Amino acid sequence: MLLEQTQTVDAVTAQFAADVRAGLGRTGQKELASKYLYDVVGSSLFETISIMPEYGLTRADERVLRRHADDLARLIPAPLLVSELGSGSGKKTRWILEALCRREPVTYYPIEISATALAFCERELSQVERVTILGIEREYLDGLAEVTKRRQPGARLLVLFLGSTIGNFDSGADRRFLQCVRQTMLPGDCLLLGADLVKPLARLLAAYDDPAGVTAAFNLNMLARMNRELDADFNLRQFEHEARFNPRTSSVEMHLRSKKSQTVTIPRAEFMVHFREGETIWTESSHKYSLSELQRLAADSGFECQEQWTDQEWQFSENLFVATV
Ligand code: AVI
Repeated sequence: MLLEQTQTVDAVTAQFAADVRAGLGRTGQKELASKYLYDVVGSSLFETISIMPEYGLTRADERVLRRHADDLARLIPAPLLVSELGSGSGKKTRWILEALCRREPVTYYPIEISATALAFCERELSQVERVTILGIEREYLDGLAEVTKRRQPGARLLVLFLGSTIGNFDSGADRRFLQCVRQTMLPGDCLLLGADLVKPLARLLAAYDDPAGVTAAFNLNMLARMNRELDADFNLRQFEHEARFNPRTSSVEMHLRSKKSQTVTIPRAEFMVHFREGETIWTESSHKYSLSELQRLAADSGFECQEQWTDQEWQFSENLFVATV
């Protein structure tokens, strides 16, 4: 069941046009926000990335959740309200909901800006016994504020933020975002945070530049999306995908590199943009954490890091943060 809906299609397109104008009109490094990678085409390409042999992150996330779901249920007392920031396909959440629902019925509030993703998640998770799913079609923090309004006195809130989406925030924005999340919570509430860890360079680069070209297609779809939604005339063959590691920020960056000097018109953004040969648009950063950095992140945003579960095959962590007084 869909509970809340906010922005119209026109408003979303107008915001996209404004962000494209600002990001491509910058002097210096051109950039576009990574959230624009995820239209219907991009989201389905991301689902494919998550099963590519080189991209171990999603499988590791699932493995750790599956292995430790009962431990998590033991650590968090009932009664409980569960919310998830970005439900995705809902696949990973199944293990947690099943473990929690074994002891008592649970209401689950997935928060997503995409109605399609919410519908998908609902289909996937409605088979879990004793779960009630109430989808919220909103930005994360607005959605969370809505969830907390529905909390019964004495109920504890568990917020799930899985899949290392936290790593896609700009440097410093991860901490600021978690501080905002904390402000919607009460002491004793919990946050389960999935975060990818630092690993050897070759492994990282292969994960973000798979030989089958799925990640390249995912990145290039950003240009195709501007063509579809803003009537732009990007020639996708004149750009190429690039993944590089930035050691200063410990992040894999995705860029779109212009193969030649060219000018592109974007009518619905009322904008023309010139690219020098070799110039790039920075489309995403994926930060790779260390376990101690995650403990500091918890402390800096009003939590205590109570538990860290990791995967041995692909360095990945699931972190249980408890809101402090
Ligand atoms: C969604 N997010 C955690 C992915 C990541 O690994 O940073 C997005 C992604 N970009 C390229 N491949 C996957």
